Amino acid sequence: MKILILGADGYLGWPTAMNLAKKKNNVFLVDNFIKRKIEADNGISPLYHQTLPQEKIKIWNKMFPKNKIRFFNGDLLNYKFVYEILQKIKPDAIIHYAEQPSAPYSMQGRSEAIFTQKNNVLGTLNLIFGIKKFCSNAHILKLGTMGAYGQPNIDIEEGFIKINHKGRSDTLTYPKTPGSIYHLSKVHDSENLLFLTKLWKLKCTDLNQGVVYGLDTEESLLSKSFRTSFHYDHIFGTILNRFLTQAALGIPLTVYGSGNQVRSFLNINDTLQCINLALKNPPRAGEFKVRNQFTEIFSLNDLAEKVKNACEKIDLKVKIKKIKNPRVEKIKHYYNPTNKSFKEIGLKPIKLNDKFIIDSIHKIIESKKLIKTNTLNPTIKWRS
Ligand code: USQ
Repeated sequence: MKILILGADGYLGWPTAMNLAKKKNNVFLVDNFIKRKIEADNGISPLYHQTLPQEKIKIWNKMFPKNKIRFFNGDLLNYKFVYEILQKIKPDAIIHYAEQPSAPYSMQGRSEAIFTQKNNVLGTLNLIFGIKKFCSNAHILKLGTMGAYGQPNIDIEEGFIKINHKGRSDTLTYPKTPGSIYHLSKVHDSENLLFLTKLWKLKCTDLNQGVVYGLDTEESLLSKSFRTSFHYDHIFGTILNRFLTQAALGIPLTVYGSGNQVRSFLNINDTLQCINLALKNPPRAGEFKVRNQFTEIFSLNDLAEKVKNACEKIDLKVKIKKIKNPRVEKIKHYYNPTNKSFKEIGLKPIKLNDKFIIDSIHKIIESKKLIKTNTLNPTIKWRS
């Protein structure tokens, strides 16, 4: 397949590119380096130095001359660039990661909130118009988020729910209760995609992904230049990646608030598995298919305990510290989302286990000197 990956310089984009290129797809990448700019502006950086995509590709293309990757530097907010790329490549599938992915960043202030929604919502709109014009048969795989649903007091379905109301019934979009300006941006772009997919008979899969964790994929281990953009800071670092880093440093794991919040999780290698499965099972023209992309569910307290217990096996003493929640979240809630659509098409989950936790911590310890400890403390507050 000819596959276009948007947002290819990020934590998931580059690993996806390598994985799909290795499987003999014709892979084209796009990025505008906005995440690198946000990192520089906020004094944060991923654990490992990130080689530029142009350089990574030179190395990759030498290693795998039959599975070459190409890169284009550009911004989805520039519709002429989007149109040019789509017209030139005419991809069979488009994997869309090119969104500002941090909830804390989006809650920092007015300009960060506006940027997040402008980038995520309008960039996606340019993309949809371009797809309609130049490659209306392409399968769009847009990364959504489990956080779009929030934590309702009923089971979470996949995108839609049958509602009986005053004697009548209909299948409607599942109600959304997102908890940040970032999560709201994902709701808005999903609504735009749903509307235009049906109207113009496009093919779209919305992947509502949980919290991703992990350092490596099979291909990221092939060269130091291919290492993932693993973040541990308070802006881009997701909870388990932060806990692993805190454990490696021997400092307490920061649980925000009561720790009774429950979230869905998956290993970065399962992101790749899900992308492959979704690619192989495209929707029909006019169908907006929603798949909940996660493998396991943990409360934050359970997650912290899991890390602490694994550390005991290697005589690493780790403390758990409940700190005042910088976010506004439900303290105690029901949480029962389904991921049956991925199970039906063959998802084999990688479960979080002690070996993974211990191996990850050992790896982080090797690069301990690179960690900017001053970027761990959460300073962005939802109600500041
Ligand atoms: N949390 C802690 N301690 C920390 C960091 C976070 O207790 O040190 C808590 C947060 O309060 C929250 C939960 O852990 O309750 C998850 O936070 P997170 O920062 O790991 O993830 P989140 O902000 O929800 O966003 C991340 C990704 C986002 C993706 C989302 C999936 O950054 O791109 O969409 O996970 S989901 O959470 O399902 O919405």
